[in-house]
Amino acid sequence: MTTPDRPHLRVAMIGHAFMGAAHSHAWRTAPHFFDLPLRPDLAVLVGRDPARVAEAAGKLGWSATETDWRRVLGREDVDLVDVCTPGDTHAEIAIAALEAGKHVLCEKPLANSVAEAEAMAEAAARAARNGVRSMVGFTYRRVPAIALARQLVAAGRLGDIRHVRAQYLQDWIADPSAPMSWRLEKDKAGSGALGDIGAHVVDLTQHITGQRLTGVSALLETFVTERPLPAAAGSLSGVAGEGTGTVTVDDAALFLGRFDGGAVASFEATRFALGRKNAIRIEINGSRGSLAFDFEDMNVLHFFDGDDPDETAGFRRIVVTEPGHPYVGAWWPAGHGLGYEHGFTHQVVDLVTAIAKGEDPAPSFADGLQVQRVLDAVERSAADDSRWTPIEGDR
Ligand code: SOE
Repeated sequence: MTTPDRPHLRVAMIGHAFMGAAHSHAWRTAPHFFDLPLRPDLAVLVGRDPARVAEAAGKLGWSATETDWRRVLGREDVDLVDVCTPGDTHAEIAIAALEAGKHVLCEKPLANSVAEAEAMAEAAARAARNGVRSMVGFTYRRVPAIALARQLVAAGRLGDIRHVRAQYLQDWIADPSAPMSWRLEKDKAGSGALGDIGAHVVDLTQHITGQRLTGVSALLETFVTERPLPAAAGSLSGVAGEGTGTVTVDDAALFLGRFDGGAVASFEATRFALGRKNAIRIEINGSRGSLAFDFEDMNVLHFFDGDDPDETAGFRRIVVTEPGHPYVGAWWPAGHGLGYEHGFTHQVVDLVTAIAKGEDPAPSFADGLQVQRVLDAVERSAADDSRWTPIEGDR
């Protein structure tokens, strides 16, 4: 359903690579499946190279282009800025956009350092006092099976949470000849597997359990330290050319943690798990039941109900495609399944709804800051022989 009579929300998006494509799809699709209170306009796409941004705008459905994000902030006909650039630019763009009175959606991890994330959270709090909203893009929260997991925990179906076991496994750089990219440069990405994918499981486990990590003990490892530079000019990393470049981030991050509700946890984030493409695996064990999820089978949630009689108890495979499941009623008949892109569409739905209602959406920049503090504690622990390291800052 499109809603032409509704007020418009005019979006400018900065960046048009992988995340830009996923966000564009979501902005385009959300009003056609959900009854949104505001109608998103894909108004301006921003990229540094005029030819590349024009091509991307045509492909992704944007009405106009711009090559300098600062010019967009001065425009009256832009209501929201969607930040899909590498992490080193998040703080500058997001803070300037909030100060210009634009709502902001910012990709994860929120920033490359705790100091940047603190400045962003402060800017978000100031802007919120003037009705300007902000959200960080931990999109997997909006996978229906994850949203159902949170509902089950919140309803007490797991009882007291004892164990959290979380992995985010990919293999796209397991081959040492895979080229350099901005994701492998500390200056651009902040950290490696830790911030890129570990941040997701930190957010997800805290979101599902409703608890916060209080401390960690960690190991970081870089298996391949030199990689060929990408041949193609115009690489986002700015390192295109002959020869090799140095990897300055972790390839794998492992850590133990404690949650403030008493649960103990183990985390693993790696891009070297050959054969695992995007395996976000979360298992939670409570005093009354257990949950297990794997993104590679993302429409399914496994639930063990400890109240069942022993004779018939067992993990129940819930196909999370019923109309009564979170977000699913807007889509297809039961059993027809959703994909990676739907999490982004649900993110747009929740953000637009919060803006229209005058509410602060979640996850907030303050939530993004708290995840950043966990990432920082992991790095400090790993640099200090895995010393137990408390997470700093307020709840
Ligand atoms: C690359 O590792 C990446 O695209 C992450 O940056 C995303 O956050 C994740 O959703 C998929 O993998």
